[in-house]
Amino acid sequence: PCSLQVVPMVARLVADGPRYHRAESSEHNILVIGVPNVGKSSLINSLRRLHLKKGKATAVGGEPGVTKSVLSRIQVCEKPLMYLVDTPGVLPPRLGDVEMGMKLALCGAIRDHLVGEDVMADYLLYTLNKQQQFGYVQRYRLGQPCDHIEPLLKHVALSQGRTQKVKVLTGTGNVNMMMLNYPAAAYEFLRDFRAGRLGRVTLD
Ligand SMILES: Nc1nc2c(ncn2[C@@H]2O[C@H](COP(=O)(O)OP(=O)(O)OP(=O)(O)O)[C@@H](O)[C@H]2O)c(=O)[nH]1
Ligand SMILES: [Mg+2]
Repeated sequence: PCSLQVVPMVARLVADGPRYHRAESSEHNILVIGVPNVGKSSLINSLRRLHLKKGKATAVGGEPGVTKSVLSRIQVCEKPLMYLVDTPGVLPPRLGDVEMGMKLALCGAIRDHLVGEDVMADYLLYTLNKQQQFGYVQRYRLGQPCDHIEPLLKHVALSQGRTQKVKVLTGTGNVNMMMLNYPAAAYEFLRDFRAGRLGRVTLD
């Protein structure tokens, strides 16, 4: 539901459910839980802005682990009196399968370096090709779709300036060489995907 409907819907769910020992208390205290980086903190801020016209109360960011502990409750509504508690994103200790893990990683639910940007880039290219999403061909000036990550990253590095000069020591004197920064290119590829610059892609 859009954020306008969230508070009334939650209020109704709470009213319809058993209240047990909280029967006499009219305020709503609700824990917001979910996988990392899905927008839990953003939702709390936007509900607060919508209903109370108040500013940001919890930090938001485009990487997992922005919220680091269960925070104190944040008021988001006056009528009904509603408080939300922000929590750090959590994942099950064991993911069902590698592919699910890759999808979560591409969505930014797992820190990139824990999975490896190179492996993620490879899986992303596989997914884009499988779905015939060829936005990357044009963006990186490839000419045609490609099935291998290495030549793709080469084009990314060249077209996005992910290169570095290195001094190579040879027997007859030092020469400067241009090296392609493959890790930076892989990261750039992931960033472009996440920003929607490779097209609108649904992983599942
Ligand atoms: N496109 C889009 N991006 C959103 C939306 N909501 C949040 N974001 C972005 O998603 C990223 C993560 O948002 P957060 O609110 O920090 O996510 P979180 O679930 O609190 O993350 P953790 O605290 O790390 O578990 C930020 O870059 C937000 O700007 C949305 O509705 N649409
Ligand atoms: Mg958060």
